Amino acid sequence: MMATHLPLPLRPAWQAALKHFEEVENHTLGELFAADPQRGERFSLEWDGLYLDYSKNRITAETLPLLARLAEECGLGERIEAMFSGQAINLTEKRAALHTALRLPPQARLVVDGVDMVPQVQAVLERMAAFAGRIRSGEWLGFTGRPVRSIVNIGIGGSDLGPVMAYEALKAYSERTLALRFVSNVDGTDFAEAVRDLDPAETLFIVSSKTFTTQETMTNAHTARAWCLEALGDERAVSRHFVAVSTNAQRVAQFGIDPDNMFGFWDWVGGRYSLDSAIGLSTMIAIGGENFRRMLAGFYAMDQHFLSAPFTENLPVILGLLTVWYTDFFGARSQAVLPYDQYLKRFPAYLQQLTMESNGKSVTRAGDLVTYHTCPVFWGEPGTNGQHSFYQLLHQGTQLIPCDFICFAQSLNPLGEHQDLLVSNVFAQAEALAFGKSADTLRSEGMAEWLVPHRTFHGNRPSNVLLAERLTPEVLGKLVALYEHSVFTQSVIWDINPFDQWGVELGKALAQRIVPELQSPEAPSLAHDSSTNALIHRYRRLHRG
Ligand code: G6Q
Repeated sequence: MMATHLPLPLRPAWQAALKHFEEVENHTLGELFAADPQRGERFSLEWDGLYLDYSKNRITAETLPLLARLAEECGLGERIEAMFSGQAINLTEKRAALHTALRLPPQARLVVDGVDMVPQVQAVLERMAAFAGRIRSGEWLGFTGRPVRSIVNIGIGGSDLGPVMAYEALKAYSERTLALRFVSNVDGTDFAEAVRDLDPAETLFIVSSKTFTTQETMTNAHTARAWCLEALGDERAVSRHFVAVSTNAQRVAQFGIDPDNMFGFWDWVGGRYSLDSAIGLSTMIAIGGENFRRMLAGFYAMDQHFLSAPFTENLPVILGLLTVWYTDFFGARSQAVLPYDQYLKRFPAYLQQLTMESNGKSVTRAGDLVTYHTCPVFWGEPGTNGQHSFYQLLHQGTQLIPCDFICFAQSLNPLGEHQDLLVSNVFAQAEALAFGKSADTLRSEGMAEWLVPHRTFHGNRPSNVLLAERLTPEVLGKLVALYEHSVFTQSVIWDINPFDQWGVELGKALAQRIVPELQSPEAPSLAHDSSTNALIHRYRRLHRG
């Protein structure tokens, strides 16, 4: 049998990695650093202004080459090529995953099935930029003749998390006279709080939905329509206050949005990979077309790096392989992403979808149950806040949780010594996690014996540090593409399809069945399990008061 067709645990490189792991797990980071005074420089990589220090990982000089061999055996090179060339690699949905086409420069060409994708992509970007320009300049007028001052993006999942993350991340570059809001939850509170201080005559809604059928988004869009029309009193107002971002022109027209006010994209753009498409319209209105292009250029640069760098010098491949290393060999079940930049406060939430909706799978591409672990839980909060809450567990808990620290040398809001204090915490946390503080050291400092176990830090806890000069649109693009391709790398090793999300369907379908049971005036006859039946009965009683 060819190695490329073997189940993952039977691959020679996997077996070799397993054997290697049995040696490595006995070494502490302290020992590894002591044995190699150059380790910090040796296990780090600088590429286009991004510096990755991965020296505080539980690896030796042999680890990455071994894991890179595994990536080769799993066909990572061919799979990258298949993704970038537009092959239908999303097997269960029978389509390409061609988000990388969204950031190709205008002069590039990408012919898929005889059609060059680039002119289509560029045409939408140009329409978006023209529209964003009209909003930003005040040229676009609401129904009563007043310029738009507030923009509300209505969307959920991939049609929300990317835009809101990027808007927050690039707020320093945004037009501050415009208020941006994001409504996603079907909980009416989300809409009510988002619009409570807004004037309908100056508000533009962007209804962002690939399918234009998503329950939450359609419910919020209809509520927004009613809110707007109640104040403006004329159906014609819809065309001045609503635009749509979708692939479903028919549904958009049915909703009453002028097709001229629709920005399209393509079925080969997956929701969680759609920030660079028209789904990013709200972000573009906030930061302007030029900054949006700068962000795309960052994505593109990382795409090129992923395509061309050898695996052992390839940032996304290294991060992806390290995630596999900890998940499958060390048994890590979660990974923390800790941005030390307040502007990246939504980055962990964004990454949660990117990583877990992509790789939270338990069957291979061929449909066989996997016999190894796939995606860990990703989670995180901006530093330094997390230090005063969950870092206790990172340092002294019973689980191994690899951490990615992200930080910048320059603040976009330089204030006194804030940045030095912020970044000192990153370096200190990574140092403390890796090297800890031994019982002997505590004793030598005169620590009372009964306190020693409580105050001991065993260390040996791995982390990466990603450092860039400052948070710019280009850097944000690079960071997001870094994780996108890391996720792809993991999926190739685990032999799973990272581009579908069937796991979100069952709950949606069951909810559709429960809605009428909550709403019917007569007590419905229920055929759920006894727990669900009882909850429905209780809700009905309490809801009616
Ligand atoms: C992302 C998922 C999902 C999707 C939302 C919104 O990859 O497909 O999060 O983005 O369910 O879907 P619509 O854009 O179709 O409303």
